[in-house]
Amino acid sequence: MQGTEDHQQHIQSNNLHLTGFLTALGWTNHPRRRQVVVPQKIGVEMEMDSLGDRILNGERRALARAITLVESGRADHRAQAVELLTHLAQAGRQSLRIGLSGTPGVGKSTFIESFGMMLTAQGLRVAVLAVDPSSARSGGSILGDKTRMERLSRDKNAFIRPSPSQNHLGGVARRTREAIALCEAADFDVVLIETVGVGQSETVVAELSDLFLLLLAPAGGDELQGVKRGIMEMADMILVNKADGDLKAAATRTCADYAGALRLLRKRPQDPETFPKAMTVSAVEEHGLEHAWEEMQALTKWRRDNGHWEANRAAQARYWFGQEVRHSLLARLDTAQAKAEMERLNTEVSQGRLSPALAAEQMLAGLS
Ligand SMILES: Nc1nc2c(ncn2[C@@H]2O[C@H](COP(=O)(O)OP(=O)(O)O)[C@@H](O)[C@H]2O)c(=O)[nH]1
Ligand SMILES: [Mg+2]
Repeated sequence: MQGTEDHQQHIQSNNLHLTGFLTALGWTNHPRRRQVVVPQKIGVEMEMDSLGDRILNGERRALARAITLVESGRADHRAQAVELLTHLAQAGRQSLRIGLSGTPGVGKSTFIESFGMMLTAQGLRVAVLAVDPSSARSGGSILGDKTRMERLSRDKNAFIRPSPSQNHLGGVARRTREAIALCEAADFDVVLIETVGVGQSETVVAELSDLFLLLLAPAGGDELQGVKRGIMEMADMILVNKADGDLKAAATRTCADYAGALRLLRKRPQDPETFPKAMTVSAVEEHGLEHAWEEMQALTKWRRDNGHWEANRAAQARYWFGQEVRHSLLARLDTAQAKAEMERLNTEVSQGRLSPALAAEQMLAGLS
């Protein structure tokens, strides 16, 4: 019951910090540590309940098990996962979800470790998840190089989870959304979601987070590193990393360039005057991290005070609802029965006995 002890200690030693943090972010009546009444049930349901209780107690082992459950492709596991998530949602806990993107080598892992260590030193509990489109192809993972987060992975107030290997980005992202919900139920204050910047994955991570950070490296020349406009438009903050040693001057220049580029973008309703903004950090020398955190908190507070936080989460819920519907519809096409029917209608269509539109209508009618 190591996790429970850790968590109790965390509560005792860090209550003040947490209260301050949550108040600063505008959380009022935060349902943290609310007693959750668990009805007695039998069999599998009881097992789920005890897993649920252990998660609510902040046990990292139970959290890891639950994430494995939501990542499973088995139908019975899916049913258990849905039940567990429904049960845990009643606790109503929220964390600050921070999405972080950037090309390989820019320093995401190093940043997450330094930033995560800074947060845990303040008494916060930090979870790290990954959405990794490359793992969808290769089975590899950006957090596979966990050695890079050696310090953070030893921290009892941190939880690190590599990217699940699924066969497509959408699948990874849907499960990551559920993993975030599990981390929140396990009372993590901040959930960091890392992704490699390769196009579509940023969009997905932005749909999973309250704040979206873009990590960039100092540019050698005068180019804006080919960051796509669409990605820039999603960023709440641009962090130019490696602002240390020989790279410091280049980082400062790059940061000024991006600050200028951000000012040219259309103003977004969810931003106060000074956002989105660019700043320099050094993940290795741990410079600028506190400042970046202050800015993140300021932005979060403003958004909460002005209704944008809730509106964003509501919009995300609608987005994922749509995704779930699309995914489920496609899954219905994937059964043996549906494939056989497709095959039959294909023959009809190719022999001109049915128009494609009529065949599609018949196919869909048969699905419901
Ligand atoms: N000089 C300097 N190097 C850094 C900094 N952050 C990361 N690096 C180095 O950049 C390389 C890639 O870092 P990593 O965190 O693995 O990048 P990722 O692929 O984005 O996760 C490593 O060799 C790091 O040591 C930094 O703040 N300053
Ligand atoms: Mg990395």
